[in-house]
Amino acid sequence: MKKSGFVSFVGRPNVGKSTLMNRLLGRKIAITSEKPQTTRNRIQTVLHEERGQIVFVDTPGIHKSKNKLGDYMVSVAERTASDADLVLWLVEASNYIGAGDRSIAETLKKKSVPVFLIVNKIDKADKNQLLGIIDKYKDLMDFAEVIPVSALSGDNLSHLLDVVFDYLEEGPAFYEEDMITDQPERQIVSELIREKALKLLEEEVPHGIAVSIERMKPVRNNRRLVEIQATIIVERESHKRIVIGKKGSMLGKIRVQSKRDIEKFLQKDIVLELWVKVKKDWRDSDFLIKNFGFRNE
Ligand SMILES: Nc1nc2c(ncn2[C@@H]2O[C@H](COP(=O)(O)OP(=O)(O)OP(=O)(O)O)[C@@H](O)[C@H]2O)c(=O)[nH]1
Ligand SMILES: [Mg+2]
Repeated sequence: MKKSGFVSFVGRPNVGKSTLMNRLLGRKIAITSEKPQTTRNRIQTVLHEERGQIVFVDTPGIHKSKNKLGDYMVSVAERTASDADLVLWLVEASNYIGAGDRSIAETLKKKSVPVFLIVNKIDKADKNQLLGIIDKYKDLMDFAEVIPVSALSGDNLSHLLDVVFDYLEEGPAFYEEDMITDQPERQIVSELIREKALKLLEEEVPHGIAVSIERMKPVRNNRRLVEIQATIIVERESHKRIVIGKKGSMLGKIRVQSKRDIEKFLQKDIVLELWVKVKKDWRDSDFLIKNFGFRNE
């Protein structure tokens, strides 16, 4: 009998949850960026192995939210954390334990699910400080395991996976072999565009961005070519000017880099058309948040 189970990633923004999930899966499904609050929704991916099947669940970083979208993100993360068979709580090897960490510990302590403390980014950590930092986290709650890793360099990841499988119980596979994620193709395409906006834009602009795919269709007499029309939604006129850039230079960059990634993901050539639209303060509008696919179930 093979093993199976749900394993969720939780932690503060920017600690590397999505990077780690992609790396363990061996595919890029969740977008990542240097800026905090990149992931906005729960993202499931499925790892199929000889020894069994793991359903990974990536969640938005837990933070002090400043708008309704933020409230939504935090509630998704908190609810998801507790539904799993095993929780990987990611932290960075830094000394600073904040309110975010305390609230994560409070949420997890209420559940009976085993929690691993995953200390990520050890490639850039001071090895002498590592044990002290781990002790501080251990003061917050009891961990089933403590495992230092680097999602970026891959350090200690096969060990992590071995220990995860040790904890999972025997059980049936939840999904067919060809199921890799619950994210629709369109959603991943829109996220890949948002990722480029996050990477290329500064300050508060990228956080107020949403991307909607208006059209995504194979070209009639060329099945290898897909036409995509997408709209980048921003919160202000001034942000629209920044996203477009001088003579369209910024939008051009976003388009070229998005096209490259989308083609790699779809394994097809694409024609990508990008538009920019203002929807004032959409992150505080229940209606618009729902409209952009965030549903509080
Ligand atoms: N040096 C180093 N950087 C890492 C490592 N893992 C992730 N990063 C970087 O950390 C940044 C944040 O990574 P993400 O995977 O987007 O972090 P996240 O926890 O999903 O963030 P949110 O979705 O905002 O909650 C990116 O720039 C990653 O390249 C690591 O092991 N070492
Ligand atoms: Mg993320």
